[in-house]
Amino acid sequence: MTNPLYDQLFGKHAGAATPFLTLQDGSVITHAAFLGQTAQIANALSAAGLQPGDRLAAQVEKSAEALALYAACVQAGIVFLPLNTAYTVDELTYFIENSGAAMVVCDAKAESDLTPIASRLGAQIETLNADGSGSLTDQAQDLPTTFATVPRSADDLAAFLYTSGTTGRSKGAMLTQGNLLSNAQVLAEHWRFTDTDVLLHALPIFHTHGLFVATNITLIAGGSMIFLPKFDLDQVITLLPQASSLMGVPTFYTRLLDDPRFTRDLTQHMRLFVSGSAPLLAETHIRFEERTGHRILERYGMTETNMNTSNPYDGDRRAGTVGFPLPGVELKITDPETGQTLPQGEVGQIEVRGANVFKGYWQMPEKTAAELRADGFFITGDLGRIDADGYVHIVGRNKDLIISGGYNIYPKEIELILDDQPGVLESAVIGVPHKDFGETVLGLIVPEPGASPDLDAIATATAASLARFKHPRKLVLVDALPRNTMGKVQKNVLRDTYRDTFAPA
Ligand code: MLC
Ligand code: AMP
Repeated sequence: MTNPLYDQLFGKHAGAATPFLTLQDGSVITHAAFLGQTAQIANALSAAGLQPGDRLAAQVEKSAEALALYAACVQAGIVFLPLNTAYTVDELTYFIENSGAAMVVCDAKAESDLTPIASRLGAQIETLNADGSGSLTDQAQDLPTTFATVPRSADDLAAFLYTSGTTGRSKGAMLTQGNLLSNAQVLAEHWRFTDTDVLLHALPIFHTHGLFVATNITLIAGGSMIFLPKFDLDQVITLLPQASSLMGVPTFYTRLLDDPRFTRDLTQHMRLFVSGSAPLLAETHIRFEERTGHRILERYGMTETNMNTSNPYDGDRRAGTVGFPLPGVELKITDPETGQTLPQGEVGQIEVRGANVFKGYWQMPEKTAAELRADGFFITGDLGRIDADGYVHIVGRNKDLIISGGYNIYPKEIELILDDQPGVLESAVIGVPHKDFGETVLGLIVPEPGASPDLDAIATATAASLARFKHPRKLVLVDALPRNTMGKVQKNVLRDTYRDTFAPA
């Protein structure tokens, strides 16, 4: 028996002295050195008693060691659960408890806050800091640089990624080895990645885009990455000449276009720019081509499904579309009420099926059944249509979701907190256009009769429990919320009313 994900992404590079990661200080880590450290960490996890199938929750800064922790989990058959570094202790507590994590790996700065929570929930705790130091790497450093890879099948779990829900409760999307591997294979081929590619990696590695799309594709093709801790405009512009490809959320591209140093000369040598995770405005696509001569390749995916569609590598990359279903992915547009497939050209909900689609939500059979049909089609919650040439257009969302700079924010989670504040009768949280982040969060608050809620105190209370990127950029007092005849808050009316709150920025 084998471990398909480990074998295809990592194991096949064993002994290769070719570069895998170039860090911001210019140092280079070869595939062989990376795999040696991976094995050491896998040995440390095993020595700590972790078993195949156990969950490991990691809230760590982006580093080569953090990536080796992911690889070590794959090699040891441990389910990797990466967490946004912006999450607060309240948010983390839920993830650790819900996943039943056997180990929490965090930055030393968070250790004192998380230790009591981990011990209450029966999880071990280890540290891993941005510079690669910490108790985990201390334990690993004297251990063997080889590890007996744990056999796995394509159906075994490789990762949990938590995604918020419309009820405000996050759900652990269970991704199998086969989900990740099939998508990496398809995308590497579709986007023509080879061992000569150098990907400028500036995305976080706790989400699908940075961890699975960017990293897995590079690994499967045997290429290398310039591995930046985060998107830093100056660093990206400085390092672009050494890269062949860049993957980013639309904010990357609007920030680059706002900088006069980002020129045709700077990008002449580039092979590929990919955008996804949020809508790329057609205007950005056009400005990008005018400036650089390159057409950004836009694709569409999500946590539960990995990548579903892509514009063509050869052929027309059309602005405002997300291209065609990827090989092996079936996509249909259905009536949200009946689930029936709609005639070509009509707008409906997007459903997808394929080896890329996840196994379900961890310990939430009802939520799984509500979104993943028995025949394997997943109801994405996105609204779209397929045009006469077969290109998929995303025209909206059938789910109450805000996407800010590529991060998903579920209004319900914020509304539950706002509603609890003194003097607040009810609230509505909406996404409004924002020049840098695409959308940003606006909170509307209806006071209790005669009350005058303290907006600063409310903002402070929100900050205590929610990650920074979820905080409303502005809170507004209103007399009442618009409702339809069924009593449902009409968020589309609110979005229209407040659409110019932050524009033009
Ligand atoms: C940071 N902040 C954000 C934010 N990112 N606020 C809202 N939305 C965001 N996305 C906060 C910071 O905490 C800071 O708070 C302030 O906003 C300004 O920070 P900044 O320095 O300008 O932000 P920066 O660190 O540069 O980050 C912006 C960014 C980053 C766009 C580079 O958010 C990013 O890398 N986004 C990528 C997200 C991603 O990978 N998504 C993929 C999901 S997978 P303060 O306190 O200073 O005001 C997926 C599936 C698929 O969706 O299809 O791919
Ligand atoms: P996440 O749950 O973080 O994986 O986010 C997935 C959601 O991001 C999808 O359901 C879409 O709403 C959105 N998304 C991803 N890629 C695109 C894209 N290219 N255009 C528009 N929306 C996108």
